[in-house]
Amino acid sequence: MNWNTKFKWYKFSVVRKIRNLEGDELVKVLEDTIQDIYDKKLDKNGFFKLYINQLNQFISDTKVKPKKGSTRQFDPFFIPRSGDGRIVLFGLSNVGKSTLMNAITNTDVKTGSYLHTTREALAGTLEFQGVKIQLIDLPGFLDFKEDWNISKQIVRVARTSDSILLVIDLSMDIERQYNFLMDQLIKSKLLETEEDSEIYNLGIIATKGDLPTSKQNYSILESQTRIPILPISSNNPESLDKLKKYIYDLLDVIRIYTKPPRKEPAKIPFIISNGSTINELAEKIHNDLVRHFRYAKIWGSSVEFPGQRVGPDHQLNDEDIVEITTAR
Ligand SMILES: Nc1nc2c(ncn2[C@@H]2O[C@H](COP(=O)(O)OP(=O)(O)OP(=O)(O)O)[C@@H](O)[C@H]2O)c(=O)[nH]1
Ligand SMILES: [Mg+2]
Repeated sequence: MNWNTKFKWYKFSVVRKIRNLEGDELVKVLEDTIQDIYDKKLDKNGFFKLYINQLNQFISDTKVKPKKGSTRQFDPFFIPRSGDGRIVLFGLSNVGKSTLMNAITNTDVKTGSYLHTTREALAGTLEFQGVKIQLIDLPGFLDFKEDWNISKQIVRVARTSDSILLVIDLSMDIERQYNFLMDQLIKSKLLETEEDSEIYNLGIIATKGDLPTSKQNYSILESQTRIPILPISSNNPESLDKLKKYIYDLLDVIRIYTKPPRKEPAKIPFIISNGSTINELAEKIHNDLVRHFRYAKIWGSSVEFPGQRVGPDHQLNDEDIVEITTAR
């Protein structure tokens, strides 16, 4: 592997590691990453020099300095994680983020035809196919301004999410919206280039499909991006059903049912990333399972016949049933 490719993959692996972290946890992983680069002598050809600087900058941005005299401040953008995955709505103000959030989650967020209706981060849960998805509604970027205080917060929340949903208004200038949002992601180091969107699970929802210019604008958007786009209209219930499925697919998870020997499988599945192995499932259940692992038996589409024995590196498929046998 040449240095360029090595560097790219190293950065991808870091993105995957940090994308759900905040605060002290994030700082710790970033510091460990810098140490790892030095330990492996990756910086010796100069490829990693700039990256180390970026990581250091990221660390100082993340460390929140409490103001003199005050203890911990209330943070209107902090939302505890819940459910099986987190997706954030990322778009300009007034594009219909809160409207779509209300339509598909259990929340009732204020919407309005003026700018900046939403002023803090708000969470709602969307349940689909047995998976609980935490959807986060944020204020929109105002008038394509990026130096505005909240932009920083929006990006901070986006960084803690498993997937980012770009919300683009089909009744407004499409090219400008798309380029602005991609620019924000690249500038904030959430993405390196547009091609990274596959690594970061980016999706696009195009809103206000009912308005007159939407068809033409949709074609413009299609020509701008390789990310799959879902057009919706808040007053069309069918498009909202498609939206739920789109969000579920974007999260890219699989449902695994575990079972003890000679017993029925559990009713509630474990939700893990698509592509996970038995070992990654075992880590999620209990460390003892990893330590004393002997073999697993699988029923489902990842094996040739029901009850087939597999090792820890076996890759699971959606709805597999798994029985793990340990050495004791
Ligand atoms: N015609 C039409 N109007 C919509 C649609 N979705 C949202 N709107 C309207 O667009 C306006 C803005 O909607 P919001 O959901 O408040 O927008 P937002 O993106 O949350 O805005 P901020 O909170 O300011 O960032 C409201 O007047 C909505 O009724 C849609 O599909 N079609
Ligand atoms: Mg809103």
